[in-house]
Amino acid sequence: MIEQQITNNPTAQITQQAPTSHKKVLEFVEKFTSLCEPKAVYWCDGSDEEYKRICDLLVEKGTFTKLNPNKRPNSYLARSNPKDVARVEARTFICSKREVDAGPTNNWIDPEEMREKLMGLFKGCMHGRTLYVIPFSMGPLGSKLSQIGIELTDSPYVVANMRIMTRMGQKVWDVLGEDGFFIPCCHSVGSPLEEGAPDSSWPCNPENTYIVHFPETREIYSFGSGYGGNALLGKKCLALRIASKMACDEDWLAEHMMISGIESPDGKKTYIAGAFPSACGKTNLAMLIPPKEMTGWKVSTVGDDIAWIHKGEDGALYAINPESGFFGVAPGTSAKTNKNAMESCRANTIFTNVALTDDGDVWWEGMTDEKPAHLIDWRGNDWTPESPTPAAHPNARFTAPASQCPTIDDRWEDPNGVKIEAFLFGGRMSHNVPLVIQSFNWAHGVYLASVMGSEKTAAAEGTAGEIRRDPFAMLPFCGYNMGDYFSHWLNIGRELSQMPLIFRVNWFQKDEEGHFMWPGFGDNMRVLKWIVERVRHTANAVECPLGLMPEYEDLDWRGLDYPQEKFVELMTVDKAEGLREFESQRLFYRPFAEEQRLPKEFVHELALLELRLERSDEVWKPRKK
Ligand code: SAT
Ligand code: MN
Repeated sequence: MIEQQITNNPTAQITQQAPTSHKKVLEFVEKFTSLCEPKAVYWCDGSDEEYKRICDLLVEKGTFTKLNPNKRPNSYLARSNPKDVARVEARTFICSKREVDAGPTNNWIDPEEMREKLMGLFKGCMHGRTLYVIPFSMGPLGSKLSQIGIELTDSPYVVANMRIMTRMGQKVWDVLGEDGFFIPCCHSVGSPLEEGAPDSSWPCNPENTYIVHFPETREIYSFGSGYGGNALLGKKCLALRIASKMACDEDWLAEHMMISGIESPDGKKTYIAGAFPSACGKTNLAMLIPPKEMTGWKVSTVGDDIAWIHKGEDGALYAINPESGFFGVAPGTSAKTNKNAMESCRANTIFTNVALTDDGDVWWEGMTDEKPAHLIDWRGNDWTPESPTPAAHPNARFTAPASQCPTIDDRWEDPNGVKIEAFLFGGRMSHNVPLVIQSFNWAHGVYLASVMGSEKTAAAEGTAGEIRRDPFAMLPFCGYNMGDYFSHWLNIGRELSQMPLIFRVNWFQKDEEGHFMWPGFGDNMRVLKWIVERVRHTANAVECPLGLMPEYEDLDWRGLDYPQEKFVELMTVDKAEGLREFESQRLFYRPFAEEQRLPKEFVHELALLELRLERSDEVWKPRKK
């Protein structure tokens, strides 16, 4: 047992057991050991053997339930505290020196004030617990596009998840050397365990949660939550919030994007990257299975959530997936909606907050048409189909190795990345946003991405139909002023000699009865094919007031009986609605304009949009042949 191997002198363990002589690392670990006062320090080596011991420890603590090895080999179920089930945006802070550098879309607190607050919170917060030192690489080990982080945590659940989500362990020390750069990440569940007191199977401190970023000094502190992006600090905290700021300073891009390869029947492959807010099917798109009638077309998966994108010497953009696992939403995932995701979590997976079947496997809403007669729900209670509450929490997750995805791209770990030739931006809009439009040019594309958003659902966030703007799907993840982020995207475009094309897509339009008009899922391949053909200059497009779009004949309809009238409806642009949307975009830009951070290009794009709409028909439709 890991906890028994450790002696009772944490400070001595730091130097005696340290697998590195990197001075800053040792100082960092020493500083937090004396602040947090853990009973022991453990340096993770990332081995299989260590993973097994950590999982055994979690089973012993009651955090993990081992699943039936015949059904789900080497897999575990964790149930969290019901108060600790998702990221908490209201408790997420960007502590730049100046408030204006966090911008109007982030929570800001003065860094000095926050440091004092954190010192108070972390003081003695690991009593009775082990401090684990997790060295991890975001991106392939040793790639010049990768970054190294070191997470200190008192949660063995975090250690087990980081082992899947990142390249973790001994090899990171070799890459880091004596003085390599790393991003310090401090995490505590914020629940000290005093002598003799009973532990909880999911310790946390929901009343006192802080997810804190110091973008200028590249530091991350997280207190009080053990769940997902709050605790696995390599993901949203490092790979997006801190990395977005680094990318702005160093001339690259850190984006909330899936990456996939689209192969045509002639064997040619085109890589695309796509940003979608949550609940828009980003993972499904990354793992899409084309309709069988579209013979020879294939999709391969590079990443499902994050893309780090750099300029190559050839003036094109190259992307890596900094992660090595999927932290996917379980509910709604099935052999029908995403067979590849189901295959990815067939073994070696950690499930969190899903339901347990009587034969020791997992279940969640949407996994099968028929509900099992009896389950243990995510709270640990008996459940039957008559139960009024869901069996799995809506934000239940699987943590699965990306290498287990049947469609994983053969270059997914290429240290130089894959060349991105198109960007997709999508939201969830029931009306007035066409199935697909291509931007006129780079600046117009950046503008389209800046105003993207999803409709609010009545239950969750207030007035149904209202748009929650989520620029680039980065609203909760941009570690600096969003206005500066827009300018950064515009600047990157100026320096490229091979420009990716930019598209806005919307799979979610509804008819008068509220039914989805577009089948989505695998049929999105029809749109992807047109996009790839636009990249290769082999497909036609027509101009509408919003951008360029395909006509009916430009999409491949093999295997789908989709009437032309319905397609025309999907692509219609209503002038009055367009002008209303234009006004709403102007309002959305106002806070950036007030801070003098709204790019001049956007003022120009809005003016052009207004002009195009004013000169357009009342109802613009692609021509019907
Ligand atoms: O919990 S995560 O931040 O990793 C996933 C999400 O909420 O987007
Ligand atoms: Mn995400």
